[in-house]
Amino acid sequence: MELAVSQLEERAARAGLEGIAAKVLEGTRLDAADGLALYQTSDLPLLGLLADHVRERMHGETCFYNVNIHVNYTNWCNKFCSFCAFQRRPKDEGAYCMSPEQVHDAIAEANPEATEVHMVAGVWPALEYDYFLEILRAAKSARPSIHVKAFTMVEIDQIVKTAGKPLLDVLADLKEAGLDSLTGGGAEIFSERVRQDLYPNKMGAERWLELAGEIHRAGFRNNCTMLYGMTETLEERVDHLGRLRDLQDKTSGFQAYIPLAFHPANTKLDHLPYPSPDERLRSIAIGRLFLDNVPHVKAYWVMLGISVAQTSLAWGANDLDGTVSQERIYHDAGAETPEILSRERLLHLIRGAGRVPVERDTLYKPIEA
Ligand code: V47
Repeated sequence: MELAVSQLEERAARAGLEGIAAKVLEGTRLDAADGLALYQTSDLPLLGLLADHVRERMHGETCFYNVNIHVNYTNWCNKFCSFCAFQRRPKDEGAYCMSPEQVHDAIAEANPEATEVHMVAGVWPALEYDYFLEILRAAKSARPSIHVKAFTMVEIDQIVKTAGKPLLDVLADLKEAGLDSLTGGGAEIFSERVRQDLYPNKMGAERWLELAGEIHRAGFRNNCTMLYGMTETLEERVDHLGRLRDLQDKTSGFQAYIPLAFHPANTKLDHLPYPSPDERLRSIAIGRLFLDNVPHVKAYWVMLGISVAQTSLAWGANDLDGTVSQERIYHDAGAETPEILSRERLLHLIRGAGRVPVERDTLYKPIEA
């Protein structure tokens, strides 16, 4: 349906979004002031309408989904981020580190229809370089055709230090062992102020962006994320999105943007609220509108909640991730979502949102039924 431009602009002006509706309809890039206005507007339905318009222009009625499994191979971590409920020291109760055999078995026993394994974990410098090569080989030997999407930039940074070799050599080794692409985690909020306060042991924005850029230039794809709902300001959220967009202009290596709503339970920040449904939808919509150069916006139901994830398909998201299973990071932080969704449930959710489901592989190639 064509949007009536003058009506929309009138409404946008009332909502404090002068000029933004026109830019969106023309396909003109939004600037930081526009991003902030989108975070501040009280006309949420208008925001959703604009984001859905862009989604439809880019993807029509298609909504992608994938059949995947998660393997969080260790919760040993030396970063001690305040937002994390997953991390343990090796001697803590509940600490674990999967052997390559256990990684193999977890994948061999998982859904035979899965096309992707998503492997991320904590960072523990005593884990040897060979361990990372072995878990990749184990994944591939369990299921040779599976796409191994593994490691955040934070894990890669540690693996490179452990290897004592240049990044490009490490990436070549990891690729040979089975690495197909990388994940989007570990970026958190790029604000140096928030980092110093809540995750001072983790790499800063410059290093995350530098590594992501190098990985793209080496031919790998990954995703990009923003962890929101801690103590960041709206300006800091817009700045984060701007930095992702700047890198994407240079490399085109991000496939999808995934806003990650902060889950406070069992963390040092458990006094903070879990972002409300409207804040979660707003984050999806602003991602779609601001990141004009990132092809896909992913609704990760584990953190959005299932009903908000389904609703977000009309707020700019065009991808519902995934069947998942065995996820620990959010579930340790109190996520009340199930451990797994069946393909049938994903199809039902997508069709219920009025979209046409298309199964994809990790690189967004449709999978023929
Ligand atoms: O880096 C950790 C975040 C990320 C909490 O690339 C938390 O396709 C909220 O990156 N509350 C890991 N968030 C997950 C991730 C991801 C998820 C789905 C798909 C993809 C992809 C990547 O989760 C971490 C951190 O930013 N996180 N703890 C928490 N309590």
